[in-house]
Amino acid sequence: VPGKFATLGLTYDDVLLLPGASDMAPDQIDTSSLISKNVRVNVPLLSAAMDKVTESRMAIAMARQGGVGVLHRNLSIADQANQVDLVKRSESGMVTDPITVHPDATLAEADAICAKFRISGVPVTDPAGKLLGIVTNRDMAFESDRSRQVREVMTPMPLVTGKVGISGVDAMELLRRHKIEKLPLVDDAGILKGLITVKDFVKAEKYPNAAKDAEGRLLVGAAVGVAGDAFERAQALVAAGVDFIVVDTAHGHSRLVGDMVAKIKSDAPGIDVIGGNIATRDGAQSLIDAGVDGIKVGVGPGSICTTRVVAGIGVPQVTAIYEASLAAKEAGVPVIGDGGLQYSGDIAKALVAGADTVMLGSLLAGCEESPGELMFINGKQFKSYRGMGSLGAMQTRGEQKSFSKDRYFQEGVASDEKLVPEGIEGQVPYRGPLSAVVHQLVGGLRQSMFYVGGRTVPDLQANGRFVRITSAGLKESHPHDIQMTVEAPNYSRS
Ligand code: RVP
Repeated sequence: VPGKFATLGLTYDDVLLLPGASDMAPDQIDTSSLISKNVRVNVPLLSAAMDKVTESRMAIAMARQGGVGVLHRNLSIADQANQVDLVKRSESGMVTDPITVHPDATLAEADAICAKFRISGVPVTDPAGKLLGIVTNRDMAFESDRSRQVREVMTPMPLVTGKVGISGVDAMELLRRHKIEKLPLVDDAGILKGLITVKDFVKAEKYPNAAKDAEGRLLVGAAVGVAGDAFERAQALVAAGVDFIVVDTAHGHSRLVGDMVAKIKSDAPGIDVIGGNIATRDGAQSLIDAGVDGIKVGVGPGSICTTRVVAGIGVPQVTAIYEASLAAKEAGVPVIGDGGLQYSGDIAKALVAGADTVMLGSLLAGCEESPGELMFINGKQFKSYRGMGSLGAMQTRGEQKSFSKDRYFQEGVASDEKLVPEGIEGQVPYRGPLSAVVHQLVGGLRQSMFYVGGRTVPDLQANGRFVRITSAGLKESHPHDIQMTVEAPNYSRS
C-alpha cells in the first residue's frame, strides 16, 4: 500500500455488472471452474468448512450438484477422516475398496455397518480378502435372532461375480440378466477387488452433473489448522482419500500458514493444498510463495463474522478478491471468494472481480443436508448457524473439545472465559433440500453469464465490467414501493 490509505474498498452491494453483447443460447453456458490448480468442479460453489454447514451429508449433496464441500475441522481427526471416507464411498461407477463383513460377525454387527454406510448389503470375506458370500437386507430381514452369525444367513459362493476391469455396460447387463443388485468383482484367486451396485448406476443417471475424481468418486475437500496436531490431521485426511486440503485460518498472511502449506505439500505432493484467508495482494503473494494450489479470499465479509468490528480488520470483499487475483492470475493459482454472498447475483460479481469459485456459509446453512436440527419459531422453520470464531464454536463443552480456536490463533488461551470471539451465533431460515437451493444459485449465475456475454467462467471474468452504485442505486436494485405478498424461491430481504 503506497501511503497510509489503500484505495477505496468495494463490496457486492457497491457494484453491478454491466449488460454486454451476448450471442449465445442458454444451453451453451458452461459453469465449470477450478477450485485449485488440479481440482475442477462443474458449478463454481463450495460449501464452507463450518460445523453448521459441511459434514459428509452436505459434502455428498454438494458434489452431486457439481460443486464440492469442505469438511469442517471442529471434530476429532478420526471423525473428520471418517467423513472423507463416507463421501468417497458414497457413489461411483464402482466401489474399489468395498466395506466387508467377517463371516463370524453377528447380524446386529452387520446391521450397524449397513446403517453407518447407508448400504443395503455387504460382501462377506475371510481375513485374506477371499469372497465367501454376500449378506443383504433380503437375507437378514426375516431373522429375528440378531445374534446369529452372518455365515448362517448369507448367500454363499458361488455368486454372480465380475472380473476386475469389467465395463459398465457389461456389469449392468449381468445385474439385469440375473436380477441382482450387487456385483462383486474378484481376481483369479477369488479375492474381492470391488463392488458394482445398481444404486450407483441409477445415481449416476440422476446426478449427471456430479463433480467426481478420476475414479468416478465424488470430490471432497477438508480443512486443517496450523496448531497442535494439524499436520497429523492432514496426513489422516490424505490417507482417507481427500481430494484437497484447505489450511483454514482467519489470517493466511501469517508465517504459520505458509509453513503448514509447505509441509503438507512436501509430504503429499499429489494433493492440492489451498491456503487462506487473505484479503490483499501481498497476502495472496505470500501464499503463492509458500506453494499453494489455491487461495481463499475473505477477511471479515462473513454473515456471522465480527472480525471487522472486534479487530477493525478487513477489506470489502469485491476489492479483496480483485487485489488477490492480481497476484494469483500471474501465478496461475485459482481464487476462492469466501463469505459475504447474500444473493445469486453476488456469485457473478465475485467471478468478475477475479474469483474462480465462491464459498458459501449462510446461504447453505439452512439446507436439509446441513448439520443440526430444524427449529420451529412462531410457526416458521429455522436452522442454527454460527461462526467458527463464535464462543459456542470455540468453547470446550464437557468431553467435546474445540478444534476451531486455532483458526483465530487462540489455541493457547488458558480458559474459555478468556477467548476473544470473532463471530456470533444465530439462526437462518430453513431452505429445504440443497438441490433446490443450488438450482436457484446456478440458475442466477447462468442468467448473469447470459447478460454479460460470457459462455464460460473465464469468458465471464474477461468480459465482465462493473458500475459502482450509490445507496440510491442499491435501493432501486431491490424490490421497492411494494409489499411482497408471495415468497420468491431466490429472494428475501435480510
Ligand atoms: P457467509 O457465507 O457470509 O456466511 O460466510 C461464510 C464464511 O465466513 C466462512 O467460509 C468463513 O470463511 C467465514 N467465517 C466462519 N466463521 C467465521 C467467524 O466466526 N468469524 N467466519
